[in-house]
Amino acid sequence: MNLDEHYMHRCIELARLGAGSVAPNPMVGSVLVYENAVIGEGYHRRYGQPHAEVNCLQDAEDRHQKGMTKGAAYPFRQVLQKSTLYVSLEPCAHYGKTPPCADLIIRKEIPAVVVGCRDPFPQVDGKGIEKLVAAGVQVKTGILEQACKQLNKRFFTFHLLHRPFVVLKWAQTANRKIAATGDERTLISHELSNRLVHKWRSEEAAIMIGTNTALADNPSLTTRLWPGKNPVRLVLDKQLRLPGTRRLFTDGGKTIVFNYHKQGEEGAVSYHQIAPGDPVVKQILASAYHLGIQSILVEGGAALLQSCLDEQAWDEARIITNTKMQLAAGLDAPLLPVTEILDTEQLGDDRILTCRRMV
Ligand code: AOF
Ligand code: ZN
Repeated sequence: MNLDEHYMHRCIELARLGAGSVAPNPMVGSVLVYENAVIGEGYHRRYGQPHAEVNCLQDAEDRHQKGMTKGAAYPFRQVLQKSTLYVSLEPCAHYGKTPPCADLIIRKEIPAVVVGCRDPFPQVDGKGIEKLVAAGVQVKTGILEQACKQLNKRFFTFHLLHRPFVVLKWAQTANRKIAATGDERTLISHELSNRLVHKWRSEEAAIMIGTNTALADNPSLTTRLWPGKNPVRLVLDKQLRLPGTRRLFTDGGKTIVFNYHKQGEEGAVSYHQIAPGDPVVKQILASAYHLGIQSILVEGGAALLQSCLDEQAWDEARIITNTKMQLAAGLDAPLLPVTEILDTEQLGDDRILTCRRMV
């Protein structure tokens, strides 16, 4: 790892501290380096609040005033004039909830900026870098670019592909069954894995299930086993077979029902009509994009998961396998195509595989 990569790695670490608090904004981290020493650090902490660069420069100024950093003997402005600002995402060029970071960098006379990756947000999209270059700032881009993009995979997918980032999740037995035959709910994964699933739910903007899962399990799809916000619930109920007594409709939380028959709001439940014949998941993703939903966790059942796989409308799959459990008869797990494995983890008897769609 060279020095640029070393500092960018720190930017990514800092950015992650904003996880769960900044969406739908990206997670962004920044460090200020003077004569090979970090003299300031910052990250985007909360949606609507200052960006990483602003917090980093403020931190540098505070530390400078306390005499804590290298260069403290010189005026702060003079130190800035010899510093390099590292940031995991291109500095913004627009007036959003906060003023443009590119303008701030120029005003502070920072001569060099190192950027992890370009910002795909239409109002920025290269304009931040252009602004800096036009003002004579030396800009280096693409340092740890893949890692910086992966950090904000939801934000990038949403703005570049105009659809939410889709995570598939299912639990299966060692012989690849996801449920026993009959209406009974089958518990396959262990308590710890269930808690992990609630963490996963808290990380996505929405969670989606099909009609059969809503009928068989009557789930509430909340994050009650993990601190964090509840995602919006999406249910595919083409023929409106679900009775109004399901928890999804009675607990006051927001639910969107994708169906062939009607459109409109009924209390916390909103109906979105889709066209029979066209690929179902692609239609749902198009609607979700227009609703500003940046990511979806698809929790089943087998039919909906298989539709996502068949339509190639997914990005990541997380499969929990109870390695000690077998079911003689039951519903088969979806068929996963060849994928790129990102991670495997063992939690008790459960093995958790995370993989990515090959594009
Ligand atoms: C940066 N640094 O730390 C972040 C950036 O509404 P606003 O003003 O918060 O702007 C949100 C947009 O700004 C967001 O969509 C993304 O393009 C960029 N986020 N930019 O320079 C940061 N979080
Ligand atoms: Zn900004």
